Amino acid sequence: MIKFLRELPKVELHAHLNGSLCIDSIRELAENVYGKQAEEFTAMCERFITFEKGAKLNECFEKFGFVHELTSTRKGLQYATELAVRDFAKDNVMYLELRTTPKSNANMSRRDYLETVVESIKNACNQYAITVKLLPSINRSEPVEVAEETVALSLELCQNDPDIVVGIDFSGNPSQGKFSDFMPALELARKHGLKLAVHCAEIDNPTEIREMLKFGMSRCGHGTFLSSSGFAHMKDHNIPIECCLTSNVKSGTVSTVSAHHLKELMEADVPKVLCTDDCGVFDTTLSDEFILANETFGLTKSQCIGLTMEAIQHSFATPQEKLKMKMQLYSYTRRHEN
Ligand code: 6MZ
Repeated sequence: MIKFLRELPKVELHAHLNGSLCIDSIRELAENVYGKQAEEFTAMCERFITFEKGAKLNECFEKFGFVHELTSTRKGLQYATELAVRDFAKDNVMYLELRTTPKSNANMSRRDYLETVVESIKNACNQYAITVKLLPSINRSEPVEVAEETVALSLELCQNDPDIVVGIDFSGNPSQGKFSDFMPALELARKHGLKLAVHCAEIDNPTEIREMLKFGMSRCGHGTFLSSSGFAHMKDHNIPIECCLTSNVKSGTVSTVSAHHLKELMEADVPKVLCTDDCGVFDTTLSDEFILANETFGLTKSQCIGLTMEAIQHSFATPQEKLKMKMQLYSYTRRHEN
């Protein structure tokens, strides 16, 4: 089963770029771009992936600063993007949607940031057997003006690279910022054809959850605190919930893997996809998440194939790309029928 899941051609729909670098890749980036010795990094890396029992979601957001420093130059960002794509490809991910928050600093504007990521995705796709899309992220703890700039840049980049820039992610610390303030920017993006992947119900905030469901989205990140009627809403509107088992448990929004809402979603046949969120920070891979689902909930091979099929359906890929993925999945499963 483990071999079957590791080699299964997979689809990753919820991955934050700066959270997706595994420790070895962080070391490689630090050494090759900044000339830092691996030893200097050992303690920092340990802290990066260590979560105390009972950790809180708020603490997670402090972890990203460590990688953000390494991706604060064009060269660092380019290298990091290529490494992240390489790592997903190594895990037999055939299709990846990466999200990242454009940042401006002395080295780069937000435009430079996004252009660098797009170029690096193109380079990486030439090297590895993987299709990659980009969802620029709106960080809800930043001002609305930044969100407006991100949407404007995304619409522009989407004109040049419609096969790469396909949507907008709404993320960041859910205890900061008000969703309703960002609705006009998100609406503009949607009106111009960008899909919306919204972190929704990652914490228990019934008013905001109601606002988000009413506003609508193409995919829902986490959905941890949705009620049964919230799940029914997702089913009625065919909105998949992006389930991130290890992330939710390590960040303390779900108590144990066996208590994860994936079980209820499976039983109620609500659309769902299995994702990593931040496979670097949470020290996991998409294969590990499938293995965990198999070990915890007894997911069979055919259920894992079914989940991958759902991920293909709910991806922001073109119909041709979806067909290609289905054929790849089909030919893999035919070879492993016995
Ligand atoms: C909400 C999250 C997140 O954008 O710098 N991010 N937002 N919930 C989560 N659950 C744990 N994990 C990551 O990647 C890191 C950024 O993604 C968002 C946060 O804004 C974080 O700073 P990028 O590539």
